[in-house]
Amino acid sequence: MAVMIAGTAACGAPGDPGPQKVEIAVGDAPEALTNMASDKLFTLTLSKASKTYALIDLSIDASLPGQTAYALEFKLNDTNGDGLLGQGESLGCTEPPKDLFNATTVGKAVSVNIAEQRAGTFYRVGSATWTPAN
Ligand SMILES: [Ca+2]
Ligand SMILES: [Ca+2]
Repeated sequence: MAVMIAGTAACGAPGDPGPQKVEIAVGDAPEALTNMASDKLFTLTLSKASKTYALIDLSIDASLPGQTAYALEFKLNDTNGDGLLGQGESLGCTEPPKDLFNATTVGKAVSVNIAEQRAGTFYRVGSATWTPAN
């Protein structure tokens, strides 16, 4: 006989430092990728989150399949002016001062991760795929 389980069990005890997940969406920047450094890459929107994030506690990285992930530079589009990344706000992400992505990256699926620092350690809390169109 099948047993129906009603409700959803809570994951983790109160105070559990385990991953708190967010949902992110990535939108390709209209600017074309070049063989120079510091290209504009994409806009990362925090589409679902249960809290706000201080920029100093965030890390965004991107990697092509099988390749090293590199930390990106990012700038907050702070629509409510509180200095924090909240749900519905976004980060403009750019290449670091090193050419990582260029014309050869166009059309490829790049993994994007967002990580949050807790007690000195960064934990991945969300991920998405960026496929540059130009
Ligand atoms: Ca904000
Ligand atoms: Ca580049």
